[in-house]
Amino acid sequence: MPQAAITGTGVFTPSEVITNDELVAAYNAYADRVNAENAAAIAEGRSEPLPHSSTEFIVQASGIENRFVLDKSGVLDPAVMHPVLRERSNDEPGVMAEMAVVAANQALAQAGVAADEIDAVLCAASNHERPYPAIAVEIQDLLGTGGFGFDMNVACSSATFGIQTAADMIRAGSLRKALVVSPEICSAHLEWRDRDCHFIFGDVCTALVLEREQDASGPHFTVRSTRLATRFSNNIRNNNGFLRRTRPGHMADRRDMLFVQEGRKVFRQVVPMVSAHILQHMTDEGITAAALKRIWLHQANKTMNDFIGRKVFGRIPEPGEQPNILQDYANTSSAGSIIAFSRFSNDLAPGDIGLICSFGAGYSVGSVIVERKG
Ligand code: CO8
Repeated sequence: MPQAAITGTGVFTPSEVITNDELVAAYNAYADRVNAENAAAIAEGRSEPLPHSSTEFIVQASGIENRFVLDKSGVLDPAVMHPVLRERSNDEPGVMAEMAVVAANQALAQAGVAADEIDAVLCAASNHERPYPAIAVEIQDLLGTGGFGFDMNVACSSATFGIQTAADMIRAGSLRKALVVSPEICSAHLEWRDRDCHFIFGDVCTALVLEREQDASGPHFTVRSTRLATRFSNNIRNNNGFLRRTRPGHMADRRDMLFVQEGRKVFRQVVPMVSAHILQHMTDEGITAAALKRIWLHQANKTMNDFIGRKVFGRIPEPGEQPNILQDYANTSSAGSIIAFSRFSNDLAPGDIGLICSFGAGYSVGSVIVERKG
């Protein structure tokens, strides 16, 4: 059976950055505005004023300092509080496909693979801009890849689930080369008017080329083993969907039509689930903590990653053993661990073992054990 290898990575990063200070100033101006509108109700005790957000809280609670977004002007306008993206005609590339093409071309160049050699495009992301035609098929068309494409969604774990899917198809012989792209426009399904979560997410797109190891033309990472798991939870949820118009009040500005989470519960439940998942995966593959050179974790929260890193290594990881990018990118859903992998893997030596791990809504967790070759 052929082995699958990751031979190229790419990251599209939007040009617009929102700092915590900018974000907090916009949110606080929005809160002041709402409080002024509700002044009478607040004075009479019929309504609670919206409290201010703070940069200190954001950094201490999450480790996030900045986030990249496709549009900052709408997000930072207290009268708008969401990104404003131009409507495109059906004859233009969609925004997700456009981001994916940039990231995919980087990954293809690194792999030394031509677009027409690709047999499949998997668009693995936590939200897709339309139900059909699949974004992956549009990306296939824009790049000129062969074979087929399909969309898949396992929220923050989409990319690792995509890696296993592509690797399995390579191992089974149904394709030779695949692209796994994760365009994440989290800014469009985040509620920027909610101080509990307004700081959490950012936009990005990652891409990976996977191919048969024997076809790799340069240094690469062999996919030694993958493991996926899910367990149903309502603690991270978005109720928007195609049934919306079938229900009374469907067009109301309802909070549950965007990202909602019980952050504390997620933290408490997901950290042990992920730590146990990784440790069991390593044990089953005969990989000790001492043999593990690096872990590239999902990028949701620094403290969460510190906990998981300590469990996996059995000690506080050395600087560089567990690289974070969330301070610059915030949580980019499924793309986070892949950005970290893309940015912090080239220095590994042949034979070095690393582990990519994503986790999030579902709950879902995916781990990928890789070995540097060449
Ligand atoms: N500024 C000041 N104070 C604040 C703010 C703020 N912005 N926000 C909350 N507070 C206050 C709260 O009101 C609370 O006050 P009090 O104690 O008086 O009630 C206090 O600060 C503490 O609040 P929390 O308990 O909420 O704070 P935490 O320390 O738990 O930190 C976190 C909140 C950072 C959200 C943390 O719980 C966390 O990171 N949890 C894990 C979350 C996680 O990993 N989620 C995964 C989601 S990603 C995913 O699955 C993908 C989904 C698909 C993508 C969606 C794209 C939009």
